Amino acid sequence: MSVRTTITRRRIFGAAILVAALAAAGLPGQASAEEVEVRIDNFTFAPQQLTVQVGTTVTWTNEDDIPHNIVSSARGAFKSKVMDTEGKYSFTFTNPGSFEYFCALHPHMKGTIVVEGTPGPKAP
Ligand SMILES: [Cu+2]
Repeated sequence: MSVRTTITRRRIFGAAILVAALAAAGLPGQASAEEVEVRIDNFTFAPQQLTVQVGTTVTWTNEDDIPHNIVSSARGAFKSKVMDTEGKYSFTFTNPGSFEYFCALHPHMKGTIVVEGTPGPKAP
């Protein structure tokens, strides 16, 4: 009885170590993925500030019941149409820098995309 209990405990302990190792290996690093999402919810961009690598495509999704859009504070860098609920807008950041943006319908809604890295080869 007591021997069996000990064996069971060892098995559980071993499984716990395995799970921990898998979790550590699977941890994502900085947002280096090619595609990142920003949600618009309750008049807020989430995350409000996002750091990505050059070449990353950011997709905004409007989860509000109210229309919003995305306008770069730096003129002409990027601008979306007005998005209804569940509307999406994507922009690929090909240059490093700090890109502030806002919603033209509600200018108090602001966000920033920080793009790190060196510019990739220019497309033909
Ligand atoms: Cu808005």
